[in-house]
Amino acid sequence: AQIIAEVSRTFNEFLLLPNRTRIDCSSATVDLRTPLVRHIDGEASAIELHSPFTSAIMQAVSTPELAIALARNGGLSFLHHNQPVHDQVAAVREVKNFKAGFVTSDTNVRPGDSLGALVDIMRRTGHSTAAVTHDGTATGRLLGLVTSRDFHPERHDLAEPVGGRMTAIADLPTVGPDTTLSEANARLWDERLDCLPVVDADGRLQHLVFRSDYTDNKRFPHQVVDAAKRLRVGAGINTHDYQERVPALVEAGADALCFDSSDGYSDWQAEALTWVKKHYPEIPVGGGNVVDGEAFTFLAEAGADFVKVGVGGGSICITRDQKGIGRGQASAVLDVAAARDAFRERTGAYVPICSDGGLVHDYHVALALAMGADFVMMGRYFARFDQAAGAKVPTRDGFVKEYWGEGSNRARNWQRYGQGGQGLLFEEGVDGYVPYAGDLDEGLALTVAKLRTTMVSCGSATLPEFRSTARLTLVSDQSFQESHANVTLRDAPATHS
Ligand code: MZP
Repeated sequence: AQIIAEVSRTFNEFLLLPNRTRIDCSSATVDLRTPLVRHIDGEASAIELHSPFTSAIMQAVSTPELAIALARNGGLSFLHHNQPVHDQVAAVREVKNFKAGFVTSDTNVRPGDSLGALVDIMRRTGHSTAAVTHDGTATGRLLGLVTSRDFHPERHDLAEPVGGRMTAIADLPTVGPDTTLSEANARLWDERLDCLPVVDADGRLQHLVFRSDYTDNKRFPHQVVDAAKRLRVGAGINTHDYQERVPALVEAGADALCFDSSDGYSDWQAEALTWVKKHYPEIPVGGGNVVDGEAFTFLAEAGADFVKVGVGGGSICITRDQKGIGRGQASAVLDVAAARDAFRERTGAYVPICSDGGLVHDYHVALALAMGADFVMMGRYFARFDQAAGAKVPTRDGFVKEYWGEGSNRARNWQRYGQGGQGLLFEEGVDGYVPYAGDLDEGLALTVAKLRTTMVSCGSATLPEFRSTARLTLVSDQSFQESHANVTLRDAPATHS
């Protein structure tokens, strides 16, 4: 056997050194855009994420509801494939049919209308936001907005702000029709708003612009909210039924596909990638998972549009215990990032990489991106939110959410964990709980804020700059101890763990 000289390292073994903080670089101006798919080096990727977060291809994680919430925050979900094709297609359609828009005459509500009626209207029309007008008509005076996030199970009417969160239009900051999207985007993020009213010179409301409306730097008049704008969504696929699943997902409008395998360095995956690229050249398709440069190059040459990195590091994963296979996630990302850069030098094609699994603290996201990942994929992180599939279970101290691995008996995902074509012979994942963390919008906003301020400390205004200028240091056991608080805590700070 060949022994690789380098030790297999995890994120906990590294810290970032601060670089010079620049006057022109603040957390409001940090640009988190990142390419999702293969493109010619120096040109734009056909799909760019506004924020480098994707949710795991897992039953416990990526529901249509979570996909909608994540897409509205600039990230992307991959809906799982461990379900019949027609069910996955229905999930894709649910996201694509979602309208984050201004409601029209027949969908408005008035104070005092029942919550049940409002929910019915939203379900029927596919809207996430309803306008509350004083008489329930489109021409009535606009009192406020109610989003689907505002529903509070104990309140049954809209006479009072629902759950205390109905937004009065008059309280929202407004922008004029000449505001650029990037200016408005910065305001939305800074002020943590869902939408901005656009008013004309006389202060008359023209329309509302939502976070999900940003596509480029055009001016608002080109970005009308009643337009057929649809959120992006990805879908997982496997090397068994792809010839049936891929056509159905493409037809349903999936924006990107990803082969989901615990070991992507395989002839099966190369063969399946070749088939998809031949029959559906327009749909981007990712490959993985891999942990070294050789495997990355194999998939990139087979046509993968992005490659996922990570074996055995997932929070629910016991592959290393069961099969002795895997690699510390930091070493894997560093090695694959070097291979991606070499592939770009050799071919002129940039194939993005995704650090998948094992991100336990918010700062691990920054480390993964600094080490070369173009975006990250997380399961445990998203499983904690309301929008994820797992049941919310009360405990003595609060709530937890169910979270189970795709290699667990509960998931029975034999397509991902092919064990010699004989189904799932032994478990490679566990079934457990994660701390409940509330609404995705609020949790993700906090993680994004930490990422932005870390990048500012490292003097980086963009992710490519962060990758190329970040300086990392290995930590000793002693310095790891020193990193933590050394007092008795009243309250543990939230770090996403
Ligand atoms: P984490 O974010 O929970 O640490 O890891 C999520 C990742 O673990 C998934 O995206 C997937 O690659 C991997 N995974 C999913 N199920 C299992 C398992 O049952 C697993 N072993 O390792």
